[in-house]
Amino acid sequence: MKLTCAQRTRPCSGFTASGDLVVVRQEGDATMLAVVDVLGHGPSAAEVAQQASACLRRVDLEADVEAWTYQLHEALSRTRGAAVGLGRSRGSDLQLAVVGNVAIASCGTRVGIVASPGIVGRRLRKLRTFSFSMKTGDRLALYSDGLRHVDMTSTCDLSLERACESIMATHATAADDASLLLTDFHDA
Ligand SMILES: [Mn+2]
Repeated sequence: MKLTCAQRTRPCSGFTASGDLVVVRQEGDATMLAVVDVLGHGPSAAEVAQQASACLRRVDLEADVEAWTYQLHEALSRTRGAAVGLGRSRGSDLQLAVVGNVAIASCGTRVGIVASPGIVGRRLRKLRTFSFSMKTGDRLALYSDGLRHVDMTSTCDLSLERACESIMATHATAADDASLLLTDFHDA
């Protein structure tokens, strides 16, 4: 399966730095899809987001979302912590785990998950992971709680970039950092 991504991150009103972060890594047939929402906002949250980015960029893409989450938990252990949504795509398999207020929506295959309670870096007990078999034409959204009441149905027929733009314009609140990662799944 081939993946195409579009992403937007926009800082909370009044700030230029964001505590929200999107990471996409692709190597061979494995892809990491990540949205990190560091607690709070502004420059101090942005600094923690950089630590999260550094961690996610060095973890082994051959590992799974559980391993990635625990490595991030360790890397952020001296910080305020973050809500995190992590996905790993390989072939048609998509594995997902969310800790805290990162949400997921989809067009096509229904991707419903239950977020694990906790804050990555602070407290994390049992992590729940979920697996899905994705099909050509599916679209997945991972987004922080700076976006509210996201409804994908009106944007499923738009191009990936236009959908990303439209969802941000319609659903991002000024009161928090906002980040959105949209992924389209196609035949390889
Ligand atoms: Mn937030």
